[in-house]
Amino acid sequence: MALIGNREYYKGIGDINFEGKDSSNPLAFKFYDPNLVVAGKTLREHFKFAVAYWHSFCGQGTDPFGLPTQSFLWDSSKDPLQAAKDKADAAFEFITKMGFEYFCFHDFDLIQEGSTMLESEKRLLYISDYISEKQKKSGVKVLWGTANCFANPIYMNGAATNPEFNILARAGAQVKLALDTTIALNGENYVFWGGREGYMSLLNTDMKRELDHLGQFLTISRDYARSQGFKGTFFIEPKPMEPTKHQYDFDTATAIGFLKEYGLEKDFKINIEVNHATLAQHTFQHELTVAASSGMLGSIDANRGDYQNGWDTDQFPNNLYETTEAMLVFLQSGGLQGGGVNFDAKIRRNSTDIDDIFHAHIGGADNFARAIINADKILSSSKYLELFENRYKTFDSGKGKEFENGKLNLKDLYDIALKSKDYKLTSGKQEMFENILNQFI
Ligand code: XUL
Ligand code: CO
Repeated sequence: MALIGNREYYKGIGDINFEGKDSSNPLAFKFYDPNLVVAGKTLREHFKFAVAYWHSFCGQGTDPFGLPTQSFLWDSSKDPLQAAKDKADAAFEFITKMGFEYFCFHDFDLIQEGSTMLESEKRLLYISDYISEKQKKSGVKVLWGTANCFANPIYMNGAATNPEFNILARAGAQVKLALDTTIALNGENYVFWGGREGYMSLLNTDMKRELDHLGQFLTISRDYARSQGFKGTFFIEPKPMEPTKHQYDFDTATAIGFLKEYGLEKDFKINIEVNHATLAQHTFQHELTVAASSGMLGSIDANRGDYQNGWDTDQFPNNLYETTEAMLVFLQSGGLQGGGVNFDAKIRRNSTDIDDIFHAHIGGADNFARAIINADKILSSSKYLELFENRYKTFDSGKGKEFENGKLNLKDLYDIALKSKDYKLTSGKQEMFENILNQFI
């Protein structure tokens, strides 16, 4: 580990290495061997693990009932420029000690927002110069950048879907600066999570007009980024609720329908977050499947929810059964298009030791590694695929194939049905499929 800043923030913690499943060292990977080749690629290439700047270096354990529990040494300076540099030093120390290559950020995670847009712009330029230098020395890259158009009270009625034009314009200015920063840091992608894009009550909301505004806003954001040479992919990150009662990007199917309606489907793909999927009453694997079916599986925000409560707990992912099912979709669809696996997750409020954030990321990476190894074995050395495909074999030839090829009309189906006598009840064999999964976990 090259210490890139001036001081060590995570004192006493060295590089996190792969030591194998029998290691008793809690600060080592047991399953995530970045160089292990699975299904033709190394785990490092499959996942492109990223650290979320906001949770790991800004979030301090607050909740709606309590003040911060985690105090960070890098927050001690009163000067916002110095504080931002200290935070960047801590971030790069953490990312490189983890052996990860990527991070994701919101504009004002990197540096405190200024009191005017011009001041914010100056600050962002200042910190992106500093971070850029650190990137050159360390090889750490940006998976995606985004703008925080939801925390400032100015956005209480929405950002791109605000009923007042001047607020929409302000959000536009912020997205422009966030795009400039992402481009300056060679960001590979750009995310739109519509934190305040939704409604609280339809009584005061013109939904059609707001959606048209959002479509137009995304179109001109894309055009601006392309005019500045940005070649990466834009991602929409669906979420059904929280903070608004109803978010416009409710789930993957809704977001894809929206992108197609506004002609954005070529430049945009989907960033799927596990806990957002479950809040929409879907499974993570459902959302991945919907995106992959449209060729729009772009990136993943890895975390998990809580089975008993209904909000976005953003816990680190450790559900091996869920992640293995997800990796079946991931491998069969050829992986992520441009994106990676960003740990959009936070340690618990009462996890207050400096090493807790390491345990959290080690666990998340190990969980994904085990899951992809399992999924690969299921696909390559069990009868899973054969059984799966067998369910559809009546469409592989004969009249079934003709139907798939658009050669049959409804009257043809009627004629075929008249001639059919025996309809046998074919088992879906769900329990057997579940047992195959368990056998490999
Ligand atoms: C909120 C969420 C965001 C986005 C980026 O639930 O997931 O952190 O990932 O704005
Ligand atoms: Co997210």
